[in-house]
Amino acid sequence: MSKLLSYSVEDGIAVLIIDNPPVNALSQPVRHAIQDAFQAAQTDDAVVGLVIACAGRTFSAGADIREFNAPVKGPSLPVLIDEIEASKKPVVVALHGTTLGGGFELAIGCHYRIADEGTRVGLPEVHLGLIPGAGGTQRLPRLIGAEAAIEAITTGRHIPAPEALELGALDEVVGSDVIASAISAARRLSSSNKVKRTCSREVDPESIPDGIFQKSKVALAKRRRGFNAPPAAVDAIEWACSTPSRDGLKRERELSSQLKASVQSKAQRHLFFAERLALKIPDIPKETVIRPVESVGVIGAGTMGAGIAVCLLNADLTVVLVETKQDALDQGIAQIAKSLGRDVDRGRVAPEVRDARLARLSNALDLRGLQTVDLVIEAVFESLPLKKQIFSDLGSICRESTILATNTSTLDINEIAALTNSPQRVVGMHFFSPANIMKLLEVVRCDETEKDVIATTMSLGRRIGKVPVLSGTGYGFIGNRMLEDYVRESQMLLLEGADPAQVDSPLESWGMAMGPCAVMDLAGQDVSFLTRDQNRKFLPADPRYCVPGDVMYAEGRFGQKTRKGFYQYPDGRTRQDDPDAITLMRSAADRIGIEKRASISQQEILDRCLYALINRGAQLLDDGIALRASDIDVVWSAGYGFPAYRGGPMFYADTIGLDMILKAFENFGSQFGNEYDYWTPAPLLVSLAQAGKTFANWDADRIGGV
Ligand code: 3H9
Repeated sequence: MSKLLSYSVEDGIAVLIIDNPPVNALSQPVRHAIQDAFQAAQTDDAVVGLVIACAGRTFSAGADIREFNAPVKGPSLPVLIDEIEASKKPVVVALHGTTLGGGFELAIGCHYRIADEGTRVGLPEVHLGLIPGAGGTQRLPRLIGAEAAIEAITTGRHIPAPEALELGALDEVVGSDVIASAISAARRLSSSNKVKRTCSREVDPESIPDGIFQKSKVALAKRRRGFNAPPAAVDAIEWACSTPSRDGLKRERELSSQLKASVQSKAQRHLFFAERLALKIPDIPKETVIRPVESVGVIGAGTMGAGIAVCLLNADLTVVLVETKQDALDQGIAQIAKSLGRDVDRGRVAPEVRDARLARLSNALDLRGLQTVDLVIEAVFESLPLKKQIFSDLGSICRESTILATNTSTLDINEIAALTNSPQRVVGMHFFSPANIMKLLEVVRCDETEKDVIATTMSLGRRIGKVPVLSGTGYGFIGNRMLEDYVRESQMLLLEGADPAQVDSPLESWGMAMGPCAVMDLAGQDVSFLTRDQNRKFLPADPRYCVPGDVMYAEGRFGQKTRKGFYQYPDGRTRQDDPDAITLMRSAADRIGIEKRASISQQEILDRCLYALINRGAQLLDDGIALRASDIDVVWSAGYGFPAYRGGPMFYADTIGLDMILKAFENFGSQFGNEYDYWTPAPLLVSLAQAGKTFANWDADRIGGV
C-alpha cells in the first residue's frame, strides 16, 4: 500500500486512512491509493464494510488545486466517488477538521457520515471560480434540499457539524473517537444490509419553491457581480432537481471542466496561492521563532483604533486601549461594544463569548498603561511630530521585547523608528478602514526591523483574520502608492471632459467594487485633500491632476458626508449625477487650459486607469517595495475592491500581454504628452515585454512564484 494511505481490517471492517499532509488534498496518487484499497476491500470476502478517514489535523480539503493546470490523470475524483457510492458493502466516512470541496463530495458519496463535534463541512469551490465538480451539486441538494444547497454552495461557507447534522448533510456527530464510531456504524449497516445511496434519493420537492433558481441568480448578480461560478452552481443544482442523477452528474462534470479552464477560475486560484505565498518572506526562515503575543496596546480610540481593537478581541487577545481624554476613550469603548454586540445580534457569536471578549478590554489615559503589553499598535491621526513623540516615549515605557507598530498610511516609518531606543522592533501595520472588516494588512518593513518582528507581525495578522502582505517603506507603501497613479488618470479624464459617472461606470462594469470618483467621495474629499497637502513633495509637480479634488475641497463638497462631492447624495448614500460638480470641474479645466474632448471611449478610460496602476506596480517591484507581483495582486484584491476574478492588476496585465500594454503606453505618450513621465514604462515592464515574459515568470525566476 502507498505511504499516502494506511489500510487495515478490523474484525470485518476495512479502515482506509488517508495521510497526505498538510490538508489531505486528494491528489492523483492519493486517489490512486484510495482506489487500490477500495478494490482490495471489495474483493476480500472477509470485509463486510469500509470506513474512510484521514490522518492529521483535518479530513480532506478537497481536490489538489495545484493539479488544475494540467490534464486530469485517472482515477478522477468524480469517477472514484461514483465507484464508492456504488459499493454493495457499506462505506462510512469519519470526518474531522475542515472537510471541504472534493473532501466533502467524497463524504456525501459515502453511505453514512459521522463527524466529530468540531468538524466544519463545506463546498467552497466558488471561491476558486469553480462549481463542486465531483457530484457536490447533485448530491448535496438530495441530502439537504435545493434551497439550503444553493445557500451552501454559492456562499461556500464552512458549516459547523451540528448545523450540518440538522440540515441532513451528516448522519451523526460524536464527541470523541470518530473512527471507532464509524467502525461500529459500518458493522451495524452491514448486518442490517442497508446501504443508502445519495444519488438514489429525490430532492425534497418542498425545498424547491417556485422561481427559486431565477431569484437566486438575480440576487447573485448583485451580491457576486461579475462572478460566473455562483450562477453556474445554481444551474447545476436545478439539474439535480429536474434530471436523473446520471445525467445531472454528467452535465456537472462538463460545466466544471469549462469553468476550470476559464480565466476567472485561473485568476481566483492564483489569488488562493498568492495569499499563502505572501506569508513567506524569502530571507526569513520559516523556523524563525516568533515572539509570544497575548496582550496588545492600541493607541488612539478613534474609528481606526476601535476597529483594530475589535479584530484583536475577536481573536481572543487582551487589549489595552489608550487615549488622552476620557470622553474619547468612552466613545471608543462604546464603538467597540457596539461592534461586538452586532455579531451577537446576527447570531454569529454567543452573548457569553461577547462578554468574555469585552472583559479582555482595559483602558488607560496614559502611555504608561502599556508597560506590560507584548505589542503596541499606534493608530492616532497622521501627524509626524505626534507619532515621533509617542514612539520616543514608548521606547522607554514598554518592555524591551515589545513590538512597536504604527498604523500610518503615509509617513516615513524609518523616521519614526529612529526615535525609539531600538528601531529594530518598529514595524508598520497598515490597516484599512473599516479595520474590523477590511481584510488587507500591509506589514511594513523598515530599514532596521528585525526578522522575528516581521515574522511575528505577519503571524499576528493571520491570527486576527487579515491577509498580511509585506511592503518596504516608501510613500503609500504598495496599495496607496499605486492608487495615486490610478486616481491620477481618473482625474485627468474628468478635466478632459468625462463626467464622474462616465469615469466610474466602465471601471465598475469591468469589476471594480467602486469607481475612483465614488471612492474619493466615500473616503472624504477633505481627507484626500489633507493627505495630498501633507505629501505634495512625493507627488509629481503636475499642476493639473489634483485640481478636481482640490476644487471639491475648496467648495466644501467633501463627498458622502456633506451629501455633495463629485456626485450628489440626497439620502447621504445613493449617488446621483450632479450638474454643479460637472460645471465646477469644467471651469477649473478651462482655467488651467485643458480643452474638453468631443468624446472619450470606455476602453480608453479602462486602459488609462488600469495601465497606470500596473506600471506603478512594476516600478514597485523594481524598487523592491513589493516582493512579488503576486503580492501586489493580493493587496489590490484584498484591500482595494479589485475583482478577484481578474486575479489582481499584475495577473490581469499578464492576461492582456505586456507587449500590448507597452504599445498602449507609446500611444498614450504621443496622444497626451509625457512631460511628467506618466507614460514612461517602468524598466521592468519594458524588459519583460521585450523578452516575451510575464510578471508570473518574473516571480517564478526570482523567488518562486505562485
Ligand atoms: C475541489 O475540491 C474541486 C472538486 O469539487 C472537483 C474536482 C473534480 N489543494 O490555507 P492553509 C495548501 S477544489 C492543494 O495555509 P489553514 C495551501 O496552499 C478545492 N493545496 O492552512 C498551504 O500550502 P503551503 C476545494 C492546498 O489551516 C497548505 O495547504 N477546497 C489545498 O489556514 C496549508 O493551507 C478548497 O477550496 C488544496 N485543496 O487552512 C479548500 N488546500 O503551506 C482550500 C490547502 O505550501 N483550502 N492547500 O502554503 C482551504 O480553505 C484552507 O487551506 C484550509 C486550511 C481551511 C483547508
